[in-house]
Amino acid sequence: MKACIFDLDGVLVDTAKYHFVAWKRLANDLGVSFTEHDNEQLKGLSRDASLAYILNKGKISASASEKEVWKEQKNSWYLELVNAMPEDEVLPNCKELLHNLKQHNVKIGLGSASKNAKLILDRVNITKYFDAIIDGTVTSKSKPDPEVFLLGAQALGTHTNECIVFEDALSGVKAAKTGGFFTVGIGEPAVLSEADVVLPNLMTLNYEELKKIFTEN
Ligand code: B16
Ligand code: MG
Repeated sequence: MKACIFDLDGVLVDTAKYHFVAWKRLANDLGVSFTEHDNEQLKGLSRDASLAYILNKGKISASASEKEVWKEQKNSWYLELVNAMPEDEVLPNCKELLHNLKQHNVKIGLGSASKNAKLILDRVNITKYFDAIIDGTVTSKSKPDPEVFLLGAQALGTHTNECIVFEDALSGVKAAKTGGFFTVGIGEPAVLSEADVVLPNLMTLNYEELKKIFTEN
């Protein structure tokens, strides 16, 4: 176990609730209903793919410029919420785990679809732990394509089989498994059944515990 690559939204910070509020506001403005179930489908997807899901649900066809305006609008509502987010919204044991992995010379990467990833890492003051940041500004393919995690492993100088990926989204778990990574799902076992191990959150984890999980599974 030489490296760990973390998804951001839903693994390190609970920003999924802000994506939900902002997408729901946009969807409702467009006359489309938007439920928690819909939000679950959008987890890990890019902004483009998320808007496409909503337009498809509402059977709305739109021009490229209309789509740009709607994505901008959603993002500005989302950023209003993120900018008001207190630093302690980082999820429990996240900082402790990152610190502990660093002490054991485990390389740490971010593998997120978000174009806002750097801003969010800064907001909760965890940027300093990351040796590589691969986010929506550098990827060209959306999860479940493994690109984001493969670029992460490459940037960290590790092979995929020495690297653990942490993911809360089904699309992200699929991406990590397709890339050949040992995958820890964060969330519900019923939703993330393709992961090697599923935990409810990061709370029980430290370097020793992770090494045990990695070698025993
Ligand atoms: P943005 P992750 C993903 O982040 C979110 O799960 C997903 O809901 C969002 O649509 C996507 O980022 C794009 O985010 O609009 O901020 O660029 O889970 O891959 O860290
Ligand atoms: Mg996520």
